[in-house]
Amino acid sequence: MATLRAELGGAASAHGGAVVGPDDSPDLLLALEPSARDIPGAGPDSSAGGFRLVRDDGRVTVTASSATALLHGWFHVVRLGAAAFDGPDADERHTPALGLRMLDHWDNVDVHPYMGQVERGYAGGSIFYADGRVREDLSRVTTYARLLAAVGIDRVAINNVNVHAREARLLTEDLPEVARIAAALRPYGVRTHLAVSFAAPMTLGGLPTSDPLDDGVRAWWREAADRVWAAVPDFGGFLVKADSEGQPGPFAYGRDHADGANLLAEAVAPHGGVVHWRAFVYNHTQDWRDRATDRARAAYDHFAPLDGRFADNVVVQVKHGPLDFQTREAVSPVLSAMPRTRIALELQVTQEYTGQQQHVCYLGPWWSENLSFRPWGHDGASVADVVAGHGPDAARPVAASGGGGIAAVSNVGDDAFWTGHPLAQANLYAYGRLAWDPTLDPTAVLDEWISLTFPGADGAVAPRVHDTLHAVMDDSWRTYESYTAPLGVGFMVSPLRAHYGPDVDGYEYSKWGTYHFADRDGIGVDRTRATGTGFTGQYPAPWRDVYEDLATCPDELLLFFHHVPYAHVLHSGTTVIQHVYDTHFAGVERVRDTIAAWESLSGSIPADVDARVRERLAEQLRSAVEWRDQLTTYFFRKSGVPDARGRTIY
Ligand code: GCW
Repeated sequence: MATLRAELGGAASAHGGAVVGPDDSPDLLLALEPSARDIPGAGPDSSAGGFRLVRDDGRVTVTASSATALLHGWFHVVRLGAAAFDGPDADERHTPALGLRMLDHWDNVDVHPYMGQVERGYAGGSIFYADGRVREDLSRVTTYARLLAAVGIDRVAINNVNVHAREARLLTEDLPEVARIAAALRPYGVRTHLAVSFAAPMTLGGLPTSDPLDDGVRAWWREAADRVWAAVPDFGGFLVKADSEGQPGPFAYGRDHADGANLLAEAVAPHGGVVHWRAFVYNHTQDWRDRATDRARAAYDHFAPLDGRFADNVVVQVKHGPLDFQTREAVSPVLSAMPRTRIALELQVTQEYTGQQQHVCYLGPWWSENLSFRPWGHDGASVADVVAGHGPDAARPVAASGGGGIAAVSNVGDDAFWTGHPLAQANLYAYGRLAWDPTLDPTAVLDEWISLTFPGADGAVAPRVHDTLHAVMDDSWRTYESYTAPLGVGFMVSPLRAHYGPDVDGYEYSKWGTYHFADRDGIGVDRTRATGTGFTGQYPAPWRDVYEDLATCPDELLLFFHHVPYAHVLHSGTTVIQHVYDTHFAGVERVRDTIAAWESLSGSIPADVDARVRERLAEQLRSAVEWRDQLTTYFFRKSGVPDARGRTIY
């Protein structure tokens, strides 16, 4: 196509778009038709943002009924490039599977003494705040909104769920500043949400209580919500971490999480707002001697009994795993335990436990595994179906309000490359694309990202660059898994270095409930009903039995569900101890291969990107060697079993 004539048509023309006359035939017509109700999920009052694309003899017309939806259609065409026009005639409807697609920023206004400015942030400071206040220049926030719109994300929570004193005031005296952030996000259809503290009626309002059933507290929240929507008319809602890791919550008043969430839901309902209420609730002051308490059980034990009690505008936001964003863990049983509740899946794009944006770790395959997991077995709904509002039977929607969608912790900061590691941008991209369509193949999504990010002079990615980036990234999550905590046991990360690098016993005698129980004979957490904590019983059939039985429990989750001797033979045919040795040695070799592959691209990658990636790869290798040597040495010393292949262990 030599030249592209693109026009805005339909109602958009009334707002300054070019008027397309009857004889004109632009190559691309973007038509805003508020009456186009026949496009599922495309209504202007819906956040869904679907669009229709018609290709007729090489000309493309995108129609949507809201500006945001039209924008999604436009970015779809941009993503396809020439292919959008070259294909056969078509009439397609593109509807996001999930209505709520959100990113949560764990950004503080101030720099926190232990956590820095962005909690678990690995890409510099916040794009929203600097010098203890909202940034004067928010142009980067608008660029960020464009980036999000391009991948289909349309909601952002702009502050940390651990709401400290300074950040709590975003809800009150800083509202004009929040309104500025919202204005910077709005041009790209991204709506603003705030994380709020459950104790705000006391800490900000001077009330004697935050009891959710107290009339004064209810009135305080209603007025707070009224003020927020007066300042930001398209505000999205509140996000709450309550009774979790020291955050205040309803337990202090003998109330439960439905009472707490419904209090806020009532306040935001008149404005069409949503409350995202996190299910990450567990005892973080556990005695390590107490073998009966199992942190993995906690979210289900607290929330499953509350199913049916949450207001329609409450979304219970559930971390994908029952523990905490590990490289590998089981899928949270809460996701299948609350059919009468709007459930959102929470992922972590920021790489707290997956290499902290020092290591290459493309997370698309891991998220895809979680989204496609079928809690009720082959014929039942998937996790993606559940968060789209479906029950055990995928064909039957149960939540009239359409499910809770998806949320994830952002990996973006004020770093020049946005994400610290330039290749970590692929995770942000993949998150958005999987939120739009959870059935996408993560490798195909990566392929899109590679093509869009590394275009050659003619606009197309060079085959060598394309193939090499796939070699570097496709299996990088499994590579990371191979040299870190084995077989789903989790953690083994350094508490002193903020979860970066190995420390096998770092959390073993701590209060955090994340133990591996390694001794001279074996390792793993017995979560069976027969002899362990009973966690397997939180799953419906068939998984409650698949996980319970050593004969059927998948290798990669073995130590998550069972305590076994080192000589236990895996389905793969190797013993647990030999698996630890083999995977750790192989993992380091794979990192060396990754480095060689990347270096082969010398000269084909922009110099600044190349330099940053090389610096990170060197650190990844150093760290992988450290993981390998500490893990193999630890388990050799515990077990006394030598490596069958005689490699160096210290
Ligand atoms: O994984 C843990 C993190 C905390 C975080 C918490 C949570 C915001 O280490 O930094 O706090 O999860 O998800 O609330």
